[in-house]
Amino acid sequence: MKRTVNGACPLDCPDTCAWQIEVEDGRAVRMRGRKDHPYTRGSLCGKVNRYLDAVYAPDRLTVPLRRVGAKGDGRFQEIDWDEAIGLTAAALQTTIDRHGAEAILPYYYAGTLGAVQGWSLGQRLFKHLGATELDTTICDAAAYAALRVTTHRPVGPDPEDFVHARLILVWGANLLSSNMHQWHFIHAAQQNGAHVVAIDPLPTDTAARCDQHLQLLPGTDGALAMGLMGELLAAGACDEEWLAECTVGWPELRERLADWNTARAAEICGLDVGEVQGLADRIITTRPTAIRMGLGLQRHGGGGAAYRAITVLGAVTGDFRHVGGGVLAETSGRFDPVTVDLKEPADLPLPPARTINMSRLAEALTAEAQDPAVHALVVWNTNPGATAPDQVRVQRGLRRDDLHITVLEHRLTDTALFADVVLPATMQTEHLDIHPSYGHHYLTLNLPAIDPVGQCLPNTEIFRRLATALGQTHPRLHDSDEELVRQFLDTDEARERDITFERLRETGYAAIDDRTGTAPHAHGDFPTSDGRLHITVPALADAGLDPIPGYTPSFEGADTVLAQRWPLILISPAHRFFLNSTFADLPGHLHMTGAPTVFLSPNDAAARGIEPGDQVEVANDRGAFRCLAAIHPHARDGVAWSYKAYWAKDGDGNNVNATTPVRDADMGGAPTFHDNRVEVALLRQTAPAAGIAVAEAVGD
Ligand SMILES: Nc1nc2c(c(=O)[nH]1)N[C@H]1C(S)=C(S)[C@@H](COP(=O)(O)OP(=O)(O)OC[C@H]3O[C@@H](n4cnc5c(=O)[nH]c(N)nc54)[C@H](O)[C@@H]3O)O[C@H]1N2
Ligand SMILES: Nc1nc2c(c(=O)[nH]1)N[C@H]1C(S)=C(S)[C@@H](COP(=O)(O)OP(=O)(O)OC[C@H]3O[C@@H](n4cnc5c(=O)[nH]c(N)nc54)[C@H](O)[C@@H]3O)O[C@H]1N2
Ligand SMILES: [Mo]
Repeated sequence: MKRTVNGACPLDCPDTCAWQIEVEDGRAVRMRGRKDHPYTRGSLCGKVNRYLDAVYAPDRLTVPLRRVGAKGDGRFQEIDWDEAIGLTAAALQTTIDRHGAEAILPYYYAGTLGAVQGWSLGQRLFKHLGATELDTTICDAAAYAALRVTTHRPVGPDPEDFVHARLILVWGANLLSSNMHQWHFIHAAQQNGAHVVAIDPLPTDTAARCDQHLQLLPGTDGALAMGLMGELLAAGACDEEWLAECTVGWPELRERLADWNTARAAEICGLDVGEVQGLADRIITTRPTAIRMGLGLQRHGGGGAAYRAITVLGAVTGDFRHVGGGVLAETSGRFDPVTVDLKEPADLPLPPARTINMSRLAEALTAEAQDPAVHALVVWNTNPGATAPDQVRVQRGLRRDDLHITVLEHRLTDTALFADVVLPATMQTEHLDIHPSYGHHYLTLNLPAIDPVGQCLPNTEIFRRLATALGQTHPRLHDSDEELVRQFLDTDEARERDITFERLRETGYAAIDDRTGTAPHAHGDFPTSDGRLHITVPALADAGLDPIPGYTPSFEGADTVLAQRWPLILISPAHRFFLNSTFADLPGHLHMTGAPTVFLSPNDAAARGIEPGDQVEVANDRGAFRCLAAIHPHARDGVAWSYKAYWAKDGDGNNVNATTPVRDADMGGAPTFHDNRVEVALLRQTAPAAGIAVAEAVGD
């Protein structure tokens, strides 16, 4: 029997594609994008096209496991579900009895963006128990904190309206890799004559398709935004009328901008002043200008300040007046009024508890001073063994004998390797979920297409069973998946738009608003209390931050003393064919990515006697990893890169995160992955005939 089932790509990516799965005799045989979807328009990316390989992969976890060897040895024994749930419940109860509930750390992130499998019953259970709260900072916390004080939630122009822009700045985002469907709208504008500019320290494939590339020094974006605004002021090109109507705190910034111009910005950014002036002139004369800010630029010490400054640049020009003008980072703020946060239902008692910043996991698991120390760790939808900073310390923590670890997973990841109990979870083909998006304005329902593979269970069912084993009977801990979907849509806004479970079951997806083709902020209407965009924020002074937008230098990137020991700034961005560490164990994906590689400029390679294909070690005071070297003709001297989230256990036990710091950015407690100084040393030269496959830089 053959049928087609509507679903959603679950991955942590702005595009949240609507997909359809063809099922034949109970097996998913084909997957394709929905052609009628206005944003994703029928195409799936190179990695998700192969999602079914991951579903049916021979290394998929299909039975619960318990550890039999030493931690991290990778020796496990198959057990049944009752024993697996019993072991975890017993470890949690013992931890509560001996050390208190705060000695439990639930650790989760966005392995799925689904509201049901990602952000519901697990959080409810651990909050209800009084376990430590997790501050989920690992990805966009600096951006979020900056936008919280500026517009309260991430909003901005509709991403589809970028077609109307005449000048587009792609700022700190490699869209062709990490938000590929947005490129369609930018390319359409480009074909209509729009000028498209990439602002990125790396020669990405996206930058190669832009009309201009400002290859600035990492972590200097705040200075660039300030310099551009200084020129706007000098040219009398600030939209004083819009600023007066729709913002607060412009006069304070205007005064500061007298000190900023393109010459000052160019010097800080390591750019040619003519190039920066050229951009300033274009911004002064081109309406609408649209800015798409990525997250790469906020993984630096001054990332929050940079995000504020760039957002304010879009206000100073008055571009929010125009359809397709203004600044867009994420669309997630649009979903808040339409949907319900499932993590904290009003009728579930949630005792107060301490909070641990997930980006500081290395410290949380190893520091002496924790009170109480973490003695039980439950991990789902994330793989910190590969993706958290300061990996050497993370691994030391995961190896602790007095730490019980349960991991809910699809595969035996760098984290599951250290688990005491591994619980096999269903994939998107096998469970119900509903998906907002951080890159467009559609809600997507995912229907299960096939029965669970092996004995896999949905995260939600695992947490229901765990609650039962712990004697927790509150009904909000036992809601069914369908009840959770209905709770998610239980808002007046959703009802007004007839966005219901029944309708989504028919249509698959639904637009959450009708903003496409409008200028949503032509008269303010930001989600702030007064509807205005906040330029100067006096309350920031209480947190030791500058109330007026400005430039905050990075930590390691801008440290000239540190640069003498660790001369290269190492950026570790998203790879086109992985999604963080997801897929990074699959042969088909690894075939496309090649082995872990560090990319160097020709001068930096020559100075170290490094040729393409050589084996090298990338190191700093925190740790080291080994990989191949590649040379990119357009890499900037002093700036290297190596893609994030290759599996450490498939390499020499470490990946790029052996070098990245546990150090909070200026805002939001965010990590600073790209603010990382290293040295690269030659280990072994490739014999000319060895023919090692070197990963392609950022090719198509
Ligand atoms: N294919 C694929 N897609 C993904 C992901 C993936 O792993 N693979 N990851 C997903 C996730 S979790 C996220 S958060 C997003 C991330 O996607 P992006 O927002 O694109 O973030 P990054 O890949 O960290 O960096 C983007 C770009 O920022 C540049 N950059 C680094 N430092 C600076 C700087 O100081 N200034 C400027 N101007 N640019 C800088 C990098 O060189 C890179 O080209 O993508 C999502 N989509
Ligand atoms: N060096 C460096 N490190 C980085 C970054 C960087 O730029 N540079 N970027 C950071 C960013 S932006 C992010 S968002 C983080 C992301 O890092 P992680 O949150 O660790 O993301 P993934 O590596 O994709 O791991 C997600 C895991 O969830 C599992 N999973 C998916 N769906 C389900 C499910 O339904 N149930 C269960 N039980 N498991 C599921 C997948 O199998 C996968 O192993 O990495 C960060 N790490
Ligand atoms: Mo992320």
